[in-house]
Amino acid sequence: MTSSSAMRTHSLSELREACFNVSKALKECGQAALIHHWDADGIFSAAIIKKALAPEAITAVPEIGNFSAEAVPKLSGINALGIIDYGLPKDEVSKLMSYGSYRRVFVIDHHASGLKGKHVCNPISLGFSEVEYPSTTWVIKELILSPDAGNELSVKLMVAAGVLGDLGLRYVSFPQKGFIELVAKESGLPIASLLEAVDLVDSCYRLLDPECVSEAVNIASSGGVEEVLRSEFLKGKRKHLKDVLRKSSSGVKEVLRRDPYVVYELSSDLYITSYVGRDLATENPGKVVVLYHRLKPLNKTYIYVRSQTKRLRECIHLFGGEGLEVGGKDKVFVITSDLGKELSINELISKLRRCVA
Ligand SMILES: [Mn+2]
Repeated sequence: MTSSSAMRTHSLSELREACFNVSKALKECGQAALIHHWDADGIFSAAIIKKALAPEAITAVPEIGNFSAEAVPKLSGINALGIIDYGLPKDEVSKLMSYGSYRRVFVIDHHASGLKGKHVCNPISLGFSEVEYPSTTWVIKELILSPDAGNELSVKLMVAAGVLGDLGLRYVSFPQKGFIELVAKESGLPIASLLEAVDLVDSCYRLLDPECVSEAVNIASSGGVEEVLRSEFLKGKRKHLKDVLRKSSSGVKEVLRRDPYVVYELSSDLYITSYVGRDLATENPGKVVVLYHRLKPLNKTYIYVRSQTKRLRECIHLFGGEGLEVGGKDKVFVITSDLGKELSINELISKLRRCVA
């Protein structure tokens, strides 16, 4: 893991100030809309904010699989728009602001979006490391919540679930491991149950089901991780997902191996790109795993790149600078294109050679 201080470009006080501005905006604006990522970290982040800071806020999900201003639902009568864990690229956020009617747009995130500003609470954009801030729930705990709110067990459980959502079993080598174990012990819920809660809420986006994502936020904000684990609604969704996965012809095929790159193709009409990609990276330690997923229901191609050992952050700048839609973190990023307009494997690898560290 890379040391954080080596790449830090801004001070902790600058970070704290931006996050303080965001928490102030959240408390003061009354009716805010929270647009959040559709995955477990995004769901639990929105739920924590609703529960602990802004109970009147409404939540909404961008069009699943799409990271752009157009994917954000148009909402009227909203004072403030919060963008939570969504990894929206800088230019898209400016576009969103220019749409106009929001008095305030604020961001809480931990994706390398390049966006900075008075109301952008994103440690990664300011050069802090993913090791310190591996999830948006962790950003909220460390930088948004009051110590009192952050100490409530139900909030801590959701913080832990967000970290586990983004890290999976990699959590054991992160400094948040101790916190997660302590919360598990304190609540009497084993870590396996926290991982199950993640799996339940993640079923929603894998099924491309936005209503399910919104319902998951409602369940979590009202009854926390325990209520997620009890939810027959979410268990039904997960069962449906497993049934479809079993029946569908979804398959992973290795198409190229050119050290350190291993390229796979996934054929599935479910949004399981990261689910499959993360497993492939675990199976290939020391490599850079590339997964092409042409997802016909969304008319998009996702090129998912993950490595356990190599640093990929430079690639986000490189691909972004070439006008490609790209988002990610230190060890993972995704390039999104319209179906059929994606980079070829050779084009991709020649670019990766310039940015993989
Ligand atoms: Mn996240």
